[in-house]
Amino acid sequence: MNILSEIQSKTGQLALLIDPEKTKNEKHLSELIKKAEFAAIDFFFIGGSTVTRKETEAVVSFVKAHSVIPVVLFPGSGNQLSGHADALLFLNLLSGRNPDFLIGHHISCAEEVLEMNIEVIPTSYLLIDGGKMTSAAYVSQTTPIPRENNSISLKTGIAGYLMGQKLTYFDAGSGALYSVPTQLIEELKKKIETPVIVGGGIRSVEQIEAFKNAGANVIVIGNKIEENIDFLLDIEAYQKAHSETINHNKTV
Ligand code: 1GP
Repeated sequence: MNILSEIQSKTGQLALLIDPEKTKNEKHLSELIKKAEFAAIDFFFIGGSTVTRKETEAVVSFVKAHSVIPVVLFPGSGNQLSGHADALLFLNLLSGRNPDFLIGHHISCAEEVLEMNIEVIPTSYLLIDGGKMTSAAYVSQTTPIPRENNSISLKTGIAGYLMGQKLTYFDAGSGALYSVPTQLIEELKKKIETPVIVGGGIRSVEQIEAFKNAGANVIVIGNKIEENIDFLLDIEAYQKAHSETINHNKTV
């Protein structure tokens, strides 16, 4: 399966973010996988700000052994790798000016990634201010783009596209108070054809629906499910209602 094509194929797909550092134990992970499958989650994203290689490898291997949902690495640093994953978001933190996150980590893992033979997806990664300091901003020592300034975010996304990035990830950061403005996604999608991922502070099915309508290809949810695993049941109900509406519309 080509993950980039899957991401590109439709809007409103869902990714469950698993931070290996916060994963309690295998029992918890098994429950998470079971409920994610029930909720028809499209992707697992695995990564975090300060995760070790060992933690990454353990969680990726476990998930791959117990689920058919594709696993995408969403690394906070160059050591969060596993050859068992389906794809790697090769993140370029274009909202920041820290060379480590623009090229440094990339060089340190370049040969290893090449040998891994997994799908590598060059990704414009833009941190947008979400109303509070987040781990991603702190660990990367970068300043997020002001939330109200869509113009900077838009131009940064376009620049990434022109530099050859295959997708754009707008992230308000894990646990953000405010998610990324939906308008930003609408505006970028009018200008460039590459897919958009959005995450950070998404805590309700209403937000999921709004991002889907704005044209986001993948909507990432981490914190909300960490706090309440049964949010996956709400997602399942939302997905079911949505597919019933589509089927109903097809028959009338
Ligand atoms: C953060 O996009 C992710 O990098 C998810 O954020 O944990 O707030 O859902 P949340």
